[in-house]
Amino acid sequence: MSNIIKGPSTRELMAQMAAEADQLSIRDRRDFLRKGIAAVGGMAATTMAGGAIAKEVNTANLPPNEPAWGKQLGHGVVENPYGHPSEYEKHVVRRTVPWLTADSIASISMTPLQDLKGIITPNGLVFERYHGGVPQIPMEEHRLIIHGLVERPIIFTMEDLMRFPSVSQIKFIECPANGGMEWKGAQMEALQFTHGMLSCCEWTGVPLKVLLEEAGVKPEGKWILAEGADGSHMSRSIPLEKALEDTLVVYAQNGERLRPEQGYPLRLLNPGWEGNTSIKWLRRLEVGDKPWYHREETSKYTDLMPDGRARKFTFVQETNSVITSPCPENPIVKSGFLEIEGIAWSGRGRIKQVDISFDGGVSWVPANLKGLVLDKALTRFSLVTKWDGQPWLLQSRAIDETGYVQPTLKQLRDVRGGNSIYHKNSIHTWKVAPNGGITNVQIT
Ligand SMILES: Nc1nc2c(c(=O)[nH]1)N[C@H]1C(S)=C(S)[C@@H](COP(=O)(O)O)O[C@H]1N2
Ligand SMILES: [Mo]
Repeated sequence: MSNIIKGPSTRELMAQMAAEADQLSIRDRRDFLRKGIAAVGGMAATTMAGGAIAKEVNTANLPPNEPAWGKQLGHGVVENPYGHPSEYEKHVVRRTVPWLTADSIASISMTPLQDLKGIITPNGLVFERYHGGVPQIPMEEHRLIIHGLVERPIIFTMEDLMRFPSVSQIKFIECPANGGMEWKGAQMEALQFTHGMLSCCEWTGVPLKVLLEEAGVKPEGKWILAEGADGSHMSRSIPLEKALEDTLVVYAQNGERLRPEQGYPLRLLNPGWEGNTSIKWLRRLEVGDKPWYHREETSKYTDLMPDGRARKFTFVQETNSVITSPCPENPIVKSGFLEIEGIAWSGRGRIKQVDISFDGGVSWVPANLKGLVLDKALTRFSLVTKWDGQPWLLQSRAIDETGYVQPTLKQLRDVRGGNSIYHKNSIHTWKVAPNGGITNVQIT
């Protein structure tokens, strides 16, 4: 059998979860820690093969009794007019890895993929990456400037932008650093931390092509610098071909206006490309004849190759997939019937096929694609099987419509070496223990 590398333990995460739990009520805290322990590994004590997680319940609320909530009136809605999840879902939140960034306003908080269903990420759980905190921008004072190599420089108000015919598209956004903490070995004992720099929303806005037609790009115009209005003024160079193909300027996500964290009131969306090109709080688009790479572009996302040279642009987020159940946060709690579920995505187009391996990639069985299979969106897959305590090495492998096959870790390391941070899309392995506990391992 293949070689298994085990990363260092994640004590910091345990401490972080304990601190989060301190802010909850005693009862929530019990449930949270129980989940949290599973999330941080070493969860053997909390699950038993063949038996559900033991939760304390108030038997007075169980049949044949009438539960307490049926004997009284509930609360009204208008006291709290914007809806929130049930108080029993308090553990479903974004989380950060404390040691990952030096500061909390140039940081990243990750989506709890382990708790989500379907393909849409709820707005309050969309992972968030900022380099200078979240600005609060009044809609009326926000402007988008298009200038540079154009016939007619324009300044748009939000009202102007909303008069253009809108489009709505379901697309994923992934930070190229997703999985980056795992290049040298498995170390994150939670799906939220191995893959949570990933979200998928229905975005509404205007194709950038339409706005560029208003401004009239000059023949020499080949690149666009997109700049944010936040304190970091993050900017990226984007080739004009992409802008004319499918880039959107969006003001809504999942039906409501953008959240401040996602760039309210306006952001760029480059479907399938590195999240960092989807500039939030978008204030300026300058058309130029070459990339701003050696000029004022603020962020450089290069891939350091084994020979010491760096790859300058790697725009596309390549085909990837991961099993979301079971995973460290979702151990197997009963033997017998088991639905294995996960998500797959490709910056190149639609997912065509996902295979599952139980033996660390020696043999593969096809999974079913569930629900919508959309271009550059998360795609959910599933496989119904049985588990009777077998020590599986569970993997998923996605293939997209271009025929690209998600690489093994070895294939990826052979090309990229061990110096990389970005673009780690290799096949991921969860080790299933005989008690149903799941740990993060790497197979070489
Ligand atoms: N203005 C601005 N845009 C930005 C950033 C930023 O710090 N400032 N972060 C980028 C990075 S690195 C990523 S991965 C995506 C993340 O989008 P999200 O926070 O909506 O998930 O936003 C990008 N856009
Ligand atoms: Mo990012």
